[in-house]
Amino acid sequence: MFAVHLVSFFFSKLQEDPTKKVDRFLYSMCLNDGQLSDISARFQAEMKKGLSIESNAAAAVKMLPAHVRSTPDGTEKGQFLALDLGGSKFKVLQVKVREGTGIRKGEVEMEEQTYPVPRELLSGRGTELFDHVSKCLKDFLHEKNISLEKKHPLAFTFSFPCEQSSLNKALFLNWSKHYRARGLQGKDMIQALREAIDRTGVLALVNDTVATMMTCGFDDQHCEVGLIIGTGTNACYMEEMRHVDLVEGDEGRMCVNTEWGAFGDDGALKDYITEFDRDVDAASSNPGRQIFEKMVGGMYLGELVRLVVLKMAKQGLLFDGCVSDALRTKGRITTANVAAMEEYKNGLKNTRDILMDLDLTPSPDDCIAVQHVSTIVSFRSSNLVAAGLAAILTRIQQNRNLRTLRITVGVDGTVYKTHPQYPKRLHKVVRRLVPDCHVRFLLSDSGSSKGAALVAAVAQRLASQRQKSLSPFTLSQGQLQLVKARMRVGLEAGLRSKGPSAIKMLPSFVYHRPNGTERGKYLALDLGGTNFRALLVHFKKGLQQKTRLYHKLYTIPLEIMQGTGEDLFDYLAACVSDFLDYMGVKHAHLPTGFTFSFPCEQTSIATGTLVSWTKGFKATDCEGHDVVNMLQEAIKRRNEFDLDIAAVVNDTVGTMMSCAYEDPQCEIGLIAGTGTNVCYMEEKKAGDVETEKMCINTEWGGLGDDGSLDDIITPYDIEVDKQSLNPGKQRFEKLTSGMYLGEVVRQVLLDLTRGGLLFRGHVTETLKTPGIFQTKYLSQIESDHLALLQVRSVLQQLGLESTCNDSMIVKEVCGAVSRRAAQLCGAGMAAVVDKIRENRGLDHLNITVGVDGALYKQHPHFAGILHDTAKVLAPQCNVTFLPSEEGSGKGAALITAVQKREGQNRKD
Ligand code: 0WK
Ligand code: 0WK
Ligand code: BGC
Ligand code: BGC
Repeated sequence: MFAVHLVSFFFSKLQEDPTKKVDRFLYSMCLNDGQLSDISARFQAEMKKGLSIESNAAAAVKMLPAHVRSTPDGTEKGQFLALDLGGSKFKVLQVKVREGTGIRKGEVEMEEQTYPVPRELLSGRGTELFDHVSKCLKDFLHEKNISLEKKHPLAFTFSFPCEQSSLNKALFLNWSKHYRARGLQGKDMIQALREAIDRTGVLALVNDTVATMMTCGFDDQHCEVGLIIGTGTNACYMEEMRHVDLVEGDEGRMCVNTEWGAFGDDGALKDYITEFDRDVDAASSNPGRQIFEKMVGGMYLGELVRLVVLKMAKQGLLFDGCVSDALRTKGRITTANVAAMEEYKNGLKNTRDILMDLDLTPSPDDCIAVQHVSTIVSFRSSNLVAAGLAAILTRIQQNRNLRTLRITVGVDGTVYKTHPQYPKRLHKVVRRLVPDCHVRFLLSDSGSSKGAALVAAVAQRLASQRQKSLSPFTLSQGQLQLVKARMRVGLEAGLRSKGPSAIKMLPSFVYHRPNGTERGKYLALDLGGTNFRALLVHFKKGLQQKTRLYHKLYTIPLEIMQGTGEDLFDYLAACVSDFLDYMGVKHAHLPTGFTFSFPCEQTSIATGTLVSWTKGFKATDCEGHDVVNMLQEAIKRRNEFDLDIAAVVNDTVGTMMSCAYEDPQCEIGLIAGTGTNVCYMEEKKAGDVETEKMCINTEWGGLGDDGSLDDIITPYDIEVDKQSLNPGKQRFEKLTSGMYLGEVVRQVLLDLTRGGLLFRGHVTETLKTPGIFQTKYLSQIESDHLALLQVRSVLQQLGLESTCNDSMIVKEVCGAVSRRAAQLCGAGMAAVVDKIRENRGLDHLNITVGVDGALYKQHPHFAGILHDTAKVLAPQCNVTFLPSEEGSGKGAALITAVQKREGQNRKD
């Protein structure tokens, strides 16, 4: 008897451990650390390819910027609805995030409901899938008694690759896992959802890895990696902005959704792909794609085990070569089965039950062998994830130049959660592959929607603060109509009133526009908003309107602008003297036209009493005085030449004349520069001057001085007015012109910075400096082809260190302020052209506006918005805008020439 036992013992010893044959059969799936390090290195290379703008398009691993720039900082708060679509379960949730105080994190309350996604919708039309999502959302609101009417901000976890240009713009790239709905590729998923749920409040779309990182980041600030090992697999992490080529800016960090499921789609893993992987891929609905995911993800592990067991059975290595139909059937071994087979205690029993369920009669060794197949397949999965994770951790460590890295990985997914051995195996291999990284794995206990809500909370805070500051600048059609009506009332009142009125409507004593017969040489002096120009204009015979024009520009120092009147005019006289010398016409006694860009009351063409300074001028002893006289006095004081100033005109009038020389239909002059103003040809009954038409300098900059614009004036405008040289005056000008737009922007930036929304809440001396933000910067910052980086360099020039987010906000503020300015000028112009049309009893008016001013000429969008607004508000007028080439100086010379011609005619 003893001998028999001895033989059977040796026989059994001789009989091979069933796992050995599996090891041999699946040696290609057993990856050693060397191979894992190699895979990790390959993945690092793929990450670089995906991040770089040169190679991203061809890269398999897309490295998609998630537009999440920080992990939770405890300031998040609010109530959100959340949708979690793409994992094994579709969930609708309500998430309440309460703000934490001090270091204590706030708490988050969640209510959730899981809803089935009918199989036919997974491969039906995309719109039907979103209609289903919408229906479930409505059911949820109903069930939880949440009002359907109230606008609930919504966070959307969408677990598929999307190319995002912001948190709320996500172009869908491709399906994976068990989703195949048609007609959504390349579409904006936020838009698709909004259309389905007919709601706008969709604040943010995030990938489930990103949401998982944020969820875990709420409890552990070291959490900067999100990992999903579920139906599919994927990882995200906080990358340095300087490496994220697809997004502007190199300051700070941004979360990148690696979409590592596609690792190997370009053949990078070909020497690790086994025949079983190829079979799984071939039988999948997206062959050639998501290669890494098909080696790792829960949707495929069971299938891999089935195919291995099937082949071993066919080769007689299992079940004595018996093969059941069930074993031949795709999907009959699930990943849950794989997990069950590997359970500590009941693993073998479960294996037996599962094989029995497949109509097989497994021997104990068969069970051990099949269990071992599951082990090898799921072990390879965790090993591959470890290799991928090691690549990410190494990259973060190198990015931050750290010898050791302490970091937390937020994890979710059924495989990681339900497979008994998976987490331990993964942690162990990761720590072996990256020994200098102290990695904590944090299981996301409440799914990804908490994280999605946190992202939405940040987006909401950013948006609401921004909205709070910017919405006052957004004028509705109705408001613009009102401004047009008030401008009209102001124009009429100014014409009627003898006394002071907000819109002064100053007669210019210019009756005729040029008719091309003007001849001779003229001197023109042009005191504008920022410069003084002296021009020599020569209207010659021969080809129509052959004009020679020479000019010299003189900047006016601030101390002259705001010094004494005598100094100012002495300075002008000195410039004239210099110009006359420069042109060699000192003693030519040329008839002179003087463009004076400030409100002057005129009693004739050659006199003009300054009513009040505007823009940056405040020279003393000038208001109430005749500006022609003051200039003549100054010239007399020089006692070296004299001038025959035949006309003094406003720059709007000069501009109108200069453009009328090109286009006889030009009867309006518009300046949108340092200041703003308009003139136009008014009918005879204007005031008591007997003639057919006279040009009226409206001085529309004063609209609102009587409070008629108080309902659109914002606190920022009030601050700018308070700090201006003429508080309470020129209210319309302070909303629309170059002298002030920069200041309005600065006030908004100050407010946003104080609100912690900008420049990290750091209010620098620079930002507090009036006039630091010149309007030319608006034009630069708003130019379409100026990348955010260049916006940053403009801000840098101003001594404002900014992040990319800051640049975006600054660009948005500039846009809102200049847009309002252009719209208001458009509304004002609509009032003027409609008045002229009605003056003439016309149903339709064709008219040209001569325009000048740096804001109109140099700002990238101002002119276009002004045109569009005027068009919409004065539909019966076809208005052509003609930018003036030579400025109003030429216009002043023309007026002087017309003056001379008319004087001649009157004599004849
Ligand atoms: C739970 C998360 C969800 C994610 C899922 C992944 O809330 O966003 O998609 O985990 O795991 P799966 O359900 O695919 O196993
Ligand atoms: C150029 C004209 C001048 C006018 C100026 C306004 O020649 O008369 O004052 O445009 O533009 P700004 O220089 O204020 O931008
Ligand atoms: C998707 C990822 C997602 C992952 C985990 C993959 O199939 O492409 O976007 O994060 O599954 O759910
Ligand atoms: C002045 C106007 C001038 C306008 C444009 C305003 O400040 O009051 O007279 O036309 O600026 O330069």
